[in-house]
Order: sequence, then structure tokens, then C-alpha cells
Amino acid sequence: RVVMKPQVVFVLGGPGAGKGTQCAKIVENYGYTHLSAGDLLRAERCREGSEYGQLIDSFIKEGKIVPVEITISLLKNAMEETMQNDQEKFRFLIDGFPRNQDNLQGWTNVMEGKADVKFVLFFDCSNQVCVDRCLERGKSSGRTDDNRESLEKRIQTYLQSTRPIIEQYQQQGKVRTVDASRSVEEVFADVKRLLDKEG
Ligand code: UP5
Ligand code: MG
Repeated sequence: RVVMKPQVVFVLGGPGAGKGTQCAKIVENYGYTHLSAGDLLRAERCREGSEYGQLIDSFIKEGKIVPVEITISLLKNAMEETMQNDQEKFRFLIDGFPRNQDNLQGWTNVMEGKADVKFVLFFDCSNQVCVDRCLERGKSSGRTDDNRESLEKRIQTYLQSTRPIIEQYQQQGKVRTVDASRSVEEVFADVKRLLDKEG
């Protein structure tokens, strides 16, 4: 049987830009599987017997980026499990990764040749809108990082570490930018146009 090589779209953008929201809508309309690195880390933090629980906990609260060895193994396992269960599922939205050089290096070391990165879907949004959305969500999300103090750090990390990664892909002509400051439906209309074109 023919085993397909995983086809990956990296989904990037500031905290609260709407990555998760848009990924959920893409999954409803296209044959993609959504893997949020942040969600995988939060699940690992809670998993009984995990040796990384405390580390992940403190990194997330501080808005710092978890060492890539942890994140990449979670992503790789999730991809392999998905493809084992259903060989039709080889298209992935990897949401919130890679966030810094360490992430990118880790991805290259482990996944180069094993998966194709088609492009980066970049949800572009002002810091103010990002913070406002996260604070609003923080009223009910229970996320330990949806507060002003953590958000300040998340934004700093985003600007210092993640924007340069987006810039790097931009120079390779691999970034598809969507204005994420508008309504969920308006943003998704652009996403659809883009995905219909990219195939
Ligand atoms: N909302 C969404 N779209 C909207 C719109 N168009 N108009 C109005 N409201 C909109 O949305 C956020 C909120 O805004 C929601 O309430 C939503 O309803 C509303 P969401 O879709 O959740 O945005 P998203 O971009 O996914 O925001 P998230 O908070 O998940 O982004 P982060 O990138 O900050 O969080 P993530 O989970 O990716 O990472 C969290 C932490 O994990 C990181 O800070 C880091 O410490 C760690 N991490 C790593 O270390 N390594 C990784 O590889 C990944 C994460
Ligand atoms: Mg998210």
C-alpha cells in the first residue's frame, strides 16, 4: 500500500489571533487534521506519569517556549497516530509551531524529508486585539496564561522569537497572510479563498 508523506501547513500568529478558531473551521471544510502544539503541551502537562508536567506548567505561565524535544515528540506521535488510524489523513495544520529557532531546528532535525511543509498560514493581528481577545477568553477559559501578566510575556516572546521565524519563511515566499483582526467569518472567507487556490 502507498503511504503518503505528511503534508503540513504551519499556522502562526500572535496569542489570540484566532489560530485555533480558524483551524477548527478549516477541518470542517477541508481534509485537514488540526494539531495545536499548545493543546498537546497542555494535555501532556495533565497526563499522569508525565515527567514534564511542572516544566510545561511554568513555561506556559511565563509565556516561554518549551524545549523542542518535548514539543516535537508530541507532534510526531500525534501525526503518526492519525496516519495509522486513517491513511487518508495525511494533511496537517500544525498550529502554534514553530515559534523560535530552537523549534525550527528541532523540526528540521526530526522531520526533514519525512514531511513536506507546504506553506505558513499567518494570522496577522495587532497586539492590542490579541490581548483583548485573550483577556475576554480568560474570563472563562481557565487557561493559566490568559491574564495581563502572562499576556505581556506572551506578546514579547511572539515579537522577539516568532516573528523572525515568520520573516524567514516570508523570504522563501512561503507565507500566506490573512488579516485576522476582522470577524471570524470574514477571516475565514479569506482562508477559504487561499486554500481553494493552494489545493
Ligand atoms: N476569537 C477568535 N477569532 C476571533 C475573531 N476573528 N474575532 C473576535 N474574536 C475572535 O482565539 C482566541 C480568542 O479570541 C477566543 O476566545 C476566540 O473565540 C476569539 P483562538 O482561536 O483560541 O486564538 P489562538 O490564536 O489559537 O490563541 P492561543 O491563545 O491559543 O494562542 P497562543 O499562540 O498564545 O497559545 P498556544 O496554545 O499556541 O500556546 C500557549 C503556550 O504554550 C505558549 O505561550 C508557550 O508557552 C507554549 N508553547 C510552546 O512552548 N511551544 C509550542 O510549540 C506551542 C506552545
Ligand atoms: Mg490556540
